Amino acid sequence: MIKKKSSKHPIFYGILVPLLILIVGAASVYFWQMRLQKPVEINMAHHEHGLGSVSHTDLHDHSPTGVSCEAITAKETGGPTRSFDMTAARTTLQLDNGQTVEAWTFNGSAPGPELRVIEGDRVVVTLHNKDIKEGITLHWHGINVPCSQDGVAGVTQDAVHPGEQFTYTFIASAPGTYWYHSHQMSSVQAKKGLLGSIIVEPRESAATLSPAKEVNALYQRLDSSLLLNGSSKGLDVPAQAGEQVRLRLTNGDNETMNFSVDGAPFQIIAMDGRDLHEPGLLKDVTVPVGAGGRYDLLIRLPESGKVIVRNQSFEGLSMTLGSGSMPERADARTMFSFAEYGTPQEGDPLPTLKPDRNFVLKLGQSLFVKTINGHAFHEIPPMSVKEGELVSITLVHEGGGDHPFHIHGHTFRVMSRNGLPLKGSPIYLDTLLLKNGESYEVQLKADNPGLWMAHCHNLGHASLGMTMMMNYEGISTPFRVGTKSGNLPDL
Ligand SMILES: [Cu+2]
Repeated sequence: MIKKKSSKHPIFYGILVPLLILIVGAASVYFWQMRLQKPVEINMAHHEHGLGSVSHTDLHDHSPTGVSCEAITAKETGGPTRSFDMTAARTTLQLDNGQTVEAWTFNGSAPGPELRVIEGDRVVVTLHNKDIKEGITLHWHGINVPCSQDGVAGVTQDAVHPGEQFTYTFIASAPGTYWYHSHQMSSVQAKKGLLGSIIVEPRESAATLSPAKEVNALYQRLDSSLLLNGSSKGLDVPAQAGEQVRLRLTNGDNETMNFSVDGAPFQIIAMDGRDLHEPGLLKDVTVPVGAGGRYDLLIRLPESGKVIVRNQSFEGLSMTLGSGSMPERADARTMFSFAEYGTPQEGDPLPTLKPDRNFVLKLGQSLFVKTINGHAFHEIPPMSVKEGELVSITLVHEGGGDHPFHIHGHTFRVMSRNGLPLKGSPIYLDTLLLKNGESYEVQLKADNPGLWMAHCHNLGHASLGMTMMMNYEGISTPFRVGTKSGNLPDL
């Protein structure tokens, strides 16, 4: 008897019990995450009291003083209209690395078409969904569109289902490099191919821009392949000796990309589409571009030889400019920081203004959830602001990998890094890359009333909870996030 008992014990307590605990633990984490990511029904305009349950009072609360996001549309400016049709469809793509991908495309390609418009244009894009049953949207990353045109499923519209269409209208008010992507199940749909570039050319120089001197380079991950403009191979840019080339880099992947330039000094002339003030020449630096971010480089080709722009993580996707011999590769590089790049703008009044609101957002993680101030997704209280206010947001990186933080509908100014005020050019961004341990203060003018998402643009992190709202007081939405409506913006 004693012998029998002692032989049963070690198996029971040593293997079976831990196994049981592991299974129960994993299952509860799984169900907790599913509840978090797939609430039944949430009104993102005032969700701070809802914890994933249906709130019937919310559903029937049509405050008479409130303005619906749906009613906030593009103003008539008299500018020329540029119209596009975009059809999303399931498409089997044959990549140039031999891989076959079951992609989701716009007009048959991934990335979708490059949309080029001119500053001041009224942009009208009709989105059609052929056969993507989960529904889709179009979000205009970095363009400050009116609330109803922001393309966030469950916040600014319902996802567009097969056979349906939705027309987006906005004014391309600021020139620059932008991109678009679906904001329905964003982490899934961006990787399936539902993204592309939108370039707003400046009105004055639009007629004189020569395409040979400008290169758009959109990086994306399609399924498991990293692509540059839809190709798994590098890019050869034909250019003459001494010629200047503007390179528009967009990181449409989830991970930070490090770029370097060999063969010529270069300038970073714009970040997130916004020009820098007196950007100096750079040499032997590594330029980190966070997910969702855009950097515009100006490269003057040397009198002889090539220039190589390397994507250091994926050297197969490098770009070669010009002709002749290959440049030598720098053996040491410093990491580029915008904190001391360029020069301050004269008569710049903003740094001395006192903000009306101050928020602190701590970006971290607990277990498998990516958190903001310890909470995830709809459990994070929204930042509440009023039109006209100056809003200060302090972002603190507390772990969990790079966090490129994106705020919809606004361009924010970076005031300080790790407590030290910026010394160079004013830096205006829509997506700020935070690395381990960094903190930044950013400020924005609350000048675009609406309901705006603010989230990590590692869309995998957003789907694990690192996504929240910045809501203007008095703005409501008829749309709902959750499994009932099927609107899951950041799943
Ligand atoms: Cu993140």
